[in-house]
Amino acid sequence: MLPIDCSDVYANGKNGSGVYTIYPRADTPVEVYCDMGCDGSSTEAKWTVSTVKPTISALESRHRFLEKLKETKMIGMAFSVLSVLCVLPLLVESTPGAVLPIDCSDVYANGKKGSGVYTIYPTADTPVQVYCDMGCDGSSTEAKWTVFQRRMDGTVNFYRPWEHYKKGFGNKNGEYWLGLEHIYQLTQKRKYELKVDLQDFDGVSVYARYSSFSIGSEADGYKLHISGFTNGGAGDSLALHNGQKFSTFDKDQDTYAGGNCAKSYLGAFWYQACHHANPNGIYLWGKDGTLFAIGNVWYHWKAHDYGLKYIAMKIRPVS
Ligand SMILES: [Ca+2]
Repeated sequence: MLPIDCSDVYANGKNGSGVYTIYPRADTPVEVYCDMGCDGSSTEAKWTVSTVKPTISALESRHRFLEKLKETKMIGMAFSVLSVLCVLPLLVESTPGAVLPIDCSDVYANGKKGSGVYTIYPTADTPVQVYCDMGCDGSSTEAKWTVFQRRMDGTVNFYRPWEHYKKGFGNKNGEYWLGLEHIYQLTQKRKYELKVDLQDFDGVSVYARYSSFSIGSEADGYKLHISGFTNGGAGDSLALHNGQKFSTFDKDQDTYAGGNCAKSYLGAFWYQACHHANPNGIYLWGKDGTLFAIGNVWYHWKAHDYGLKYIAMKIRPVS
């Protein structure tokens, strides 16, 4: 359905902050900034911001509106002045030299500063849709993150074969895996840091941060390389996985000689023998002491029997 305001935009599945088209009247599209909050939940979302920078299309409709008003001779000189005041800032802020973005830091540099789904080009010839986490406060300090993994509501099945983990799957506005080949191409090009955001079902948020993140080529098993841990309350549950190859149920590259970690723990990851973190495990909806380590768990925060509400793994270039 045509969205009347940002609550309808949210209901249509667009839960990232950004500029959207709404229809306060059925025949008139209006560009507006929708504030969907920061945590992916609905509690702080659905706000329609009433004062936004006009976009080109909004400007065009404004021009048509102005022309109509002029025709009706409702206004004179004062309106012309107002018109100039509206157009001038846009001309100053336009960025004609925008280049193809490799990642979300380029998207941000091109002037797109709201969180949402954008197209990036990890290789020059391949457009890839991705969720860019631009933070909450409009500043650059928490922006520019390229999200390559996200769990938030259990709507996507993550128990998938190698080809899916290689190429990517899921819903970029919700739960998805970007794809090992895309992650490899990105970390080939630039030096990246990694941040893992975690949230439990009580609304408590923590994170783990690594100042260096890269993965090897497919020939190298997409081997994980991380270092420079900073504790944001989550603890270091990736240390065990550093230097490990990626494994799926149909491609066992773990160090567990007695079996296949992906099959044992119903996920896909840089398993050792087997894991302290299982972000691609079953969406468990919280604690279940009768199940061991099959959930989307982060051992050093919630042990092996708590499936988290929210997990996102995201990278950005180190300046
Ligand atoms: Ca094995």
